[in-house]
Amino acid sequence: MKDTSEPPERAYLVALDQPRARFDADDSLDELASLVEAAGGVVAGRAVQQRRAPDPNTWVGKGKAAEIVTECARLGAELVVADDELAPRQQRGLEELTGRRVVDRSALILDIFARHARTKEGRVQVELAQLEYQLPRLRGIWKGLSRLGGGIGTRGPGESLLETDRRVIERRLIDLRARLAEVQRQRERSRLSRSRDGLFLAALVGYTNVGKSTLLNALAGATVLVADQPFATLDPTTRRMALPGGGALLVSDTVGFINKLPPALIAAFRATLEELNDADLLVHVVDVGHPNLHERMIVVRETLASLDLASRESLFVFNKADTLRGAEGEALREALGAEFPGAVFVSAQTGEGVEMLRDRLAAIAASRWTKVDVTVPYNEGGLVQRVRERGSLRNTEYSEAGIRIEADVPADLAAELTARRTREVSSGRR
Ligand SMILES: Nc1nc2c(ncn2[C@@H]2O[C@H](COP(=O)(O)OP(=O)(O)O)[C@@H](O)[C@H]2O)c(=O)[nH]1
Ligand SMILES: [Mg+2]
Repeated sequence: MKDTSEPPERAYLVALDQPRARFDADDSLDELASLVEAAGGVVAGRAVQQRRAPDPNTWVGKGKAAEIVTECARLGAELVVADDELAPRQQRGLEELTGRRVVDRSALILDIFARHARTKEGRVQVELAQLEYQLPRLRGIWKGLSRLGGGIGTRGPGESLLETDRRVIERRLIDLRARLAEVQRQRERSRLSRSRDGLFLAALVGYTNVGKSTLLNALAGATVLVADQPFATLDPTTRRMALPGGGALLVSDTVGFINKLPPALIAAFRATLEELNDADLLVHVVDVGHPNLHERMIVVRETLASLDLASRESLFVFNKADTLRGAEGEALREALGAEFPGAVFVSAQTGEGVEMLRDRLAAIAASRWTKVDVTVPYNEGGLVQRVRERGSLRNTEYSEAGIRIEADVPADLAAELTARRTREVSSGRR
């Protein structure tokens, strides 16, 4: 969409209501409306067409297209937004029928990503996704023109211009892929140095706008951008969360998921999302107040599965518990508690339950740690500090034999502690 300095574009939203659709068409249009607003547009009106399948050439039927034209004229809408990713020829067909620019859900999501990309890696990924999305559409126009024009005079310049565009895009794609690979190599290095730290990593995942960034801020005192709009945060952020008994774990926040996430985007963001591969635990954050919470949970589960993360250990966190009010809210809380045993209810905004979530994360991390009870020489006193930083120190005892450390620590630190202990004394005690 256009720049915010220009008057906002007025959009007319259209969804198909197809059998076996995951979301109710109206709910999906609500979501599309929030996407249009996040892209700086204004919703002028909306329509749903019930269809068994989309028209291969025009997506909606001819009758519906005529109705869209009338409504757009009445409401002053210059733009039609389709709630699905359209095939290039469907987009072209619908543009011809309505005489208006047609934008599909994927282009809209890509547009929002483009607005929010901040880091070098984010920008490269978004541009890559946009070009991947545009390339077949460009080719589509080109084929269309040569079919329509076909003759002398029309084919030459049009074709060569588009051919040049296509070649420019292809060259740019190669360049972007190379740059992305370089940025990712750099990140791989910092990732390795972090994993050397051996800290437990919990990754917040979930649908967009459920409060992941707010929760990271609440858990780790971070200052990640929070906004009531989809895809405010794109770049992965990892923060250290101090634990009550000493020690710390890492919590990370990254891009959220949404229904019908464009395939080009998933492909381009695969590397960012692969950060999730490093996670010891996926914290699936759910907006408990959302009417489609179950459908959204399925979208998240399927997206995780497409990233080969379906079997990763996860913890359900029902956020925005402050919105659960009255008997109805209580009933929902109970039903969800029964459906997802072990789930934690929190409000990242009011802080309700955040302490409990922190304890739960600490307990899960500690269950992965190794129990140690070793006595180390006094000149290895720095180890106590390392245990405090990275694990959970249960007890220390200072005697002439050395410093006795009872703690739960990550495996590598356990190995180090065992290697440095004063063997004679510790074995003598047993
Ligand atoms: N009522 C309520 N709103 C919340 C809560 N947590 C986050 N929000 C709001 O939900 C919106 C999205 O939050 P954000 O953290 O950006 O979500 P993200 O897209 O998942 O990172 C913002 O307007 C937040 O203020 C909560 O516990 N209760
Ligand atoms: Mg966020």
